Amino acid sequence: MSQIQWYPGHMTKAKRTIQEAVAVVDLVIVVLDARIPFTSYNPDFRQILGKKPQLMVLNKADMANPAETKKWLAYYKSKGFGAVAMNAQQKQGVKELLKTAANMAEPVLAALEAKGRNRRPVRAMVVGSPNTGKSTLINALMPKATSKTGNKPGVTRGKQWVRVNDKIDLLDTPGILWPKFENANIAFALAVTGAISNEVYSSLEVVLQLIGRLNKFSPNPWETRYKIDCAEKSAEQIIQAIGLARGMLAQGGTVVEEEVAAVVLAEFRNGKLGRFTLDEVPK
Ligand SMILES: Nc1nc2c(ncn2[C@@H]2O[C@H](COP(=O)(O)OP(=O)(O)OP(=O)(O)O)[C@@H](O)[C@H]2O)c(=O)[nH]1
Ligand SMILES: [Mg+2]
Repeated sequence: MSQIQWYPGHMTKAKRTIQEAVAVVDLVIVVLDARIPFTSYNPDFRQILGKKPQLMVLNKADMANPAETKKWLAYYKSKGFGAVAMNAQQKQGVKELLKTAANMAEPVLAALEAKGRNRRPVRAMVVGSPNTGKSTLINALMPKATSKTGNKPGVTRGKQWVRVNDKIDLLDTPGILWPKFENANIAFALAVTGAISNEVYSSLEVVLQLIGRLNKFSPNPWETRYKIDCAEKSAEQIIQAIGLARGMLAQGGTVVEEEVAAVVLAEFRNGKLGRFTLDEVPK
């Protein structure tokens, strides 16, 4: 997994777009995946966004552990960022997001007014890793849906400004990753949540790691959803047991591991395995 080392050309272009737009926006809305509130923050943003106010949106909060989401919100606030939790798909958290964005932009707009200029709508750029829900979030704010969304990374390509209402304009940007992941855990977390295109990794390898990670939680989904007795079973044995339980067998009765992996991955991604936060809040 640590060998996932690539950086597609369209991300280089998107990074440049973001770099150029930083200068003209009042704040940046960073859309994170609430299941990986740290790992889904592109480390390049620290440099690209500089001192621009950042509003961390922990999106897909419906699939994360609510107590952990609270801790992550407190953590980001303690570091001086804006922070809100959201379920963009269900339009939950919209009001708080708009209110927080307005508050964060207020000093800039008030300064304009003090110079005798007219107030203008807040300008915010929406950035994040692929598939974290940036376009869905923008659509959730709009009276009518306009941004194209999709459950695979890389749906948004060009840049597009949209006027949400007379108080705020948003710039949607394509999801970007960074050229070199620091370790295999990062590649795993991005792959399992769908930020990395599934053409570049093996689902089976990702699911074997997922089993290892979720085994640490109690209850774990292998027991609750698939009714597997996990005691002293290795990840490979759990895959075998799920395949047998679900009848994912080839002729001759051998378990089709790739099929099990695809099902488990899909079920994790749509929240059927339960609500899990994979990143731990730093002490
Ligand atoms: N469960 C859940 N799913 C969400 C939420 N927000 C977005 N999604 C889903 O996540 C997938 C990706 O959403 P997009 O809005 O296309 O993501 P994006 O960040 O714009 O992706 P790129 O443009 O590819 O970078 C879609 O299937 C959405 O329906 C959420 O809050 N909860
Ligand atoms: Mg998009």
